[in-house]
Amino acid sequence: MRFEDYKPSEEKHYSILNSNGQIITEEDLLSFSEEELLYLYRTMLYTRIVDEKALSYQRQGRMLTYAPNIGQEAAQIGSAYAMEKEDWLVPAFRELGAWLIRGIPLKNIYLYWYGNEWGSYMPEGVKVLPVSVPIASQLQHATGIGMANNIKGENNVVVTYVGDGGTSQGDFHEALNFAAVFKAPVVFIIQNNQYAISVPRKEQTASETLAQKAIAYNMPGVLVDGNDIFAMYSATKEAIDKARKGEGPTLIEAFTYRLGAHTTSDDPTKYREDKEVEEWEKKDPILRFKKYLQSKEILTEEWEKNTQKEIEKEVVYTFEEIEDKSDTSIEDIFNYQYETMPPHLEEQLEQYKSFLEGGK
Ligand SMILES: Cc1ncc(C[n+]2csc(CCOP(=O)(O)OP(=O)(O)O)c2C)c(N)n1
Repeated sequence: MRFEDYKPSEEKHYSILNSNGQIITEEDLLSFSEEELLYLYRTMLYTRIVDEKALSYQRQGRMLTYAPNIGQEAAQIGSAYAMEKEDWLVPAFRELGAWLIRGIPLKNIYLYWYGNEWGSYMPEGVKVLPVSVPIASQLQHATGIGMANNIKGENNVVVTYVGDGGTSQGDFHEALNFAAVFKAPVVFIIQNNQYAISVPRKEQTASETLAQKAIAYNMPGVLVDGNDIFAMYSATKEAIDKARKGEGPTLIEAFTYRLGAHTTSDDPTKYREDKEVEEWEKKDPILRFKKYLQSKEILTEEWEKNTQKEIEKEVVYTFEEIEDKSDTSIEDIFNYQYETMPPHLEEQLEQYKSFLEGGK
């Protein structure tokens, strides 16, 4: 793609695949092998199944709060697939597809949502920061890593994610400003899933698009169809290449939709119409990619059925492996907050112990 052809303040989306799964932009990027295409599709299915299982475990009282990714798989997987092994991924908390692409084992992911901090302990060589729940705070870390890369003369790029709601945080602006001034090699990806819990995008900001926020910092900004895996890959790849060449940061707005709830504690029927959700279900990124693969005779129903079964088996096995086999205790929460435990925490720990012993 050419960023120059897309003015960030115009609501013109960069896209390659239309909703029928047909290529609409002349692109030579589609030099993916059949094997790669099936790997990408499998990862989308994997992401969906991990979500669906987690939601069902949560409803059974076997999982803590969970933030599903349903509908956002292309935005996450397309972008993360454009990264090189040495690049850093700095996530928020709704990037399951990207985590899987970058090599985080499902075990870590389920451990994290199960409330076990060992989930955040990345395997050797996986350059991914832990989940960041304080909205937009991760962007500061991303810019910091990018600036450090420049100082150390390293050639790695940082890809970081934030939601549409996160763009209203001061951290968002500070991170973009510093990244642009210091030409930090960072690709900022806004997953605009249209809602920040119950706050719709139009009430979040008066800006026409989120991509246009790039103009203020004098960096390229582009609005991408976030349900189009090819467009997400292509735009991110170009932004990464620019960053690696020393041309500084880029802001990508991935226009997508959260088909599920914000988290398992949320009821979206309270603030949005079923009709809107139904419209977006038709634009399901997995369905769109499937249509493309079928039209090219790359995907068969049999492959899909077998793959789904295989994934389900693996997902169930992994969850059962981590369930109730916690190697941490509640005391760990007290033990590792400070080098020396302050008196108020000592007091709470004592209270907790006496609670365990049946006291008051
Ligand atoms: C600093 C901060 N303020 C408030 C919250 C509570 N909170 C959790 S998620 C969320 C909405 C985030 O919306 P968005 O950035 O659009 O991301 P999405 O959840 O839609 O992926 C809020 C306000 C928080 N985690 N951190």
